[in-house]
Amino acid sequence: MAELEGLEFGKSDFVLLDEVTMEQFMENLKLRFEKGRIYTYIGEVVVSVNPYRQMDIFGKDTIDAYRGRELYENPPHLYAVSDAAYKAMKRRAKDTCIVISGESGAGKTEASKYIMQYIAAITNPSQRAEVESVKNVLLKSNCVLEAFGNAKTNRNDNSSRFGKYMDINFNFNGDPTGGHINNYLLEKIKIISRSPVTWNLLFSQLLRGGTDEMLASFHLQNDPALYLYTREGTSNNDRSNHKAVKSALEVIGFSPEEITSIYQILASILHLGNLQFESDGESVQIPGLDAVSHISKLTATEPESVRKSLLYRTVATGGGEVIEKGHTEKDACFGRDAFAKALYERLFGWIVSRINGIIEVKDYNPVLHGKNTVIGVLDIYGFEIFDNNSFEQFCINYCNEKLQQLFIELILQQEQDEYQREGITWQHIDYFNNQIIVDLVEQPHKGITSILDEACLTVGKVTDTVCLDSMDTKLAQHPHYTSRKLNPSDKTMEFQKHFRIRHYAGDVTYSVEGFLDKNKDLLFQDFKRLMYNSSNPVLKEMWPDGQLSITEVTKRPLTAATLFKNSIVALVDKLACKEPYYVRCIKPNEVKSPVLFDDARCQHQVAYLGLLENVMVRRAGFAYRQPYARFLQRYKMTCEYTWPNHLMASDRDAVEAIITQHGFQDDVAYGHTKLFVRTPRSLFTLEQERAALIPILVLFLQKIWRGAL
Ligand code: AD9
Ligand code: MG
Repeated sequence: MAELEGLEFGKSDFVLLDEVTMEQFMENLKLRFEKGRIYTYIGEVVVSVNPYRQMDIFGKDTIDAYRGRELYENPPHLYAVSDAAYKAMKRRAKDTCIVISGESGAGKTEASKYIMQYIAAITNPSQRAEVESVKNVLLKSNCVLEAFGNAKTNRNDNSSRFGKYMDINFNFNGDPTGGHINNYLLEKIKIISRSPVTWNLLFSQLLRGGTDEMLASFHLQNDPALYLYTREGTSNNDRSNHKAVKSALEVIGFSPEEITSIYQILASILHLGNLQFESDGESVQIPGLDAVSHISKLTATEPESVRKSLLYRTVATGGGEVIEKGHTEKDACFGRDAFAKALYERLFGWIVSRINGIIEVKDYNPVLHGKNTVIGVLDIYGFEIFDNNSFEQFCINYCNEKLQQLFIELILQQEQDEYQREGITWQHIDYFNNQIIVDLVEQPHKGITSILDEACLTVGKVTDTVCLDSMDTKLAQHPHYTSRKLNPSDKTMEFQKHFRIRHYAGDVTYSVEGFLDKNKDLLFQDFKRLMYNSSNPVLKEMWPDGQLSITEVTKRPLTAATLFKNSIVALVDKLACKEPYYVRCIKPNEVKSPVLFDDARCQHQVAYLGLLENVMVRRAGFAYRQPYARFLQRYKMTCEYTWPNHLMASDRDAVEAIITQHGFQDDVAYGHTKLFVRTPRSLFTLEQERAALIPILVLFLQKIWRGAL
């Protein structure tokens, strides 16, 4: 491999380590971080360490240096894998995906943005207006989605609270023609509870950045201290960020009415946050009706309908009778909070689907335009451990288990399976397979999700603690599950409350409190109907299920955990059928320092990400493989025995002739159907030779055509 950086920067590919040990791996990683080399390869996998400072390696010059080049021609960079994914897509018409993983704050979202910018920069050289517009929308959508879906946590100031998978579609020219965004579990709970996540700054941006006229029409004042949801989370950039989001919405193509509706919904959520109830022991009331009147105006609904849906609930009795039941104060608070969260969630979902409507590929005719290929970019919330971990962390960490499982399957398992299938001599490399933890969560009947669902669907008073008991009974023997009851000596857990999962990335203690409510994700039908009856068409569109009457509503809706599980399973299926490229992000320290390399924390991440095993498989293995016929087709011109045709017994023999003529015998192995090449250098040499020969051949052929020869 070309050493392009000088030895003082360490090894640019971990495969080149003298010995594959944790010590050497860490030494190299640390040296490179300290020398400002944040990227290092393991073959085609990029290991990235968050620099926590602006680096001068993302400019136009760098983009130009990587454009169209092979991985090993330049120092490691995100741009090189982006280019590799792009080339595979363009040259071989392969759907590819770039999967970015790592824990919270490791740099995934930043990486995904650089990847998108790179792809945007290298495509559409002829500057066709319609392609430029698609690229613009794709880039701007990031700004909007981040504004709505990110929040400050104590692990990351700009933490993604939703997962984003973006497919970019390309035409036969390799130019983007559209895209599609899938979003996963917006952590809506965080608008109403501050810790450990401070909700995003969108609300304070509205208060600080909205015009006086806008705020007056929303009955809001420009003081975040006045509102429950903005009391703690503000930023100095609120004003400029508000402008940026508004202008991004305009560029994407949201109409002025839609943009106003978006802000009206945010304003109603702020009013809902401040809405209080009082009870005289008999009935519950809303003191003063200002908030109700503001919400009704902002949502284009009747004030009396707003008041009723906050105070009453329509229920169907066993006999089919429909009655209105007054809320207790507790139920009313629960309903209000659930409504605020649901408004936010539906708004986010609607924005995503609206963007999708704008960027979806229209009028693509595969017969006329060739195969429509795709590059997918996955940026999802990273594995996280807080002091208090709840249902959201459980879902997020399960998702990370699934992605780790996919990595294991694609990078560690399939690779080794192929060597075996092809009859290549191979010393098996062991790795920790986290399938056992995936099963702990998702297995039918016995898995935690099933136990939760069962508890949610049981009629009667099933509490979180009863559910924990049931988990303890069913999972007592599971090596990755424990709880205080199963392990009484562990005083770090509370008897009634906690269970612990030994995740691939570390132990996480979850508090079961609130699990059932969050899993049921109950929103009274009255609120849905209220919104469906809004005379604002945007709101109405967000609540189609509001048209159902209480007797039509399904009694057993899918739970939040099951919906999430299904969406992640679908995501993994989507990724598995594409050619994957990996970016493995590492967080160098817990204090966001650009100079501190916390050895223990980094080593822990290297270990659980399976990077050492990745190096071993890669090193003992082969960087490239090609079926004999394909290899021969491409390189036969570089060997006198194979050009223009060979007379040997098989393609394999002909390939061997090429390899021998170039002296690469020690760098290859011959499988049953494919040639395996250990280092990229051999292929690089062949490529160069081929490139030099092509003009000569073209001249030669032209002469033949002209009859000169
Ligand atoms: V989470 O799972 O969404 O909580 P991420 O996405 O892994 O997390 P993010 O990309 O948001 O982390 O990075 C965290 C912070 O690190 C950023 O806000 C930047 O301040 C910093 N960072 C990350 N990557 C870079 C980079 N390439 N250059 C400069 C960076 N700063
Ligand atoms: Mg992120």
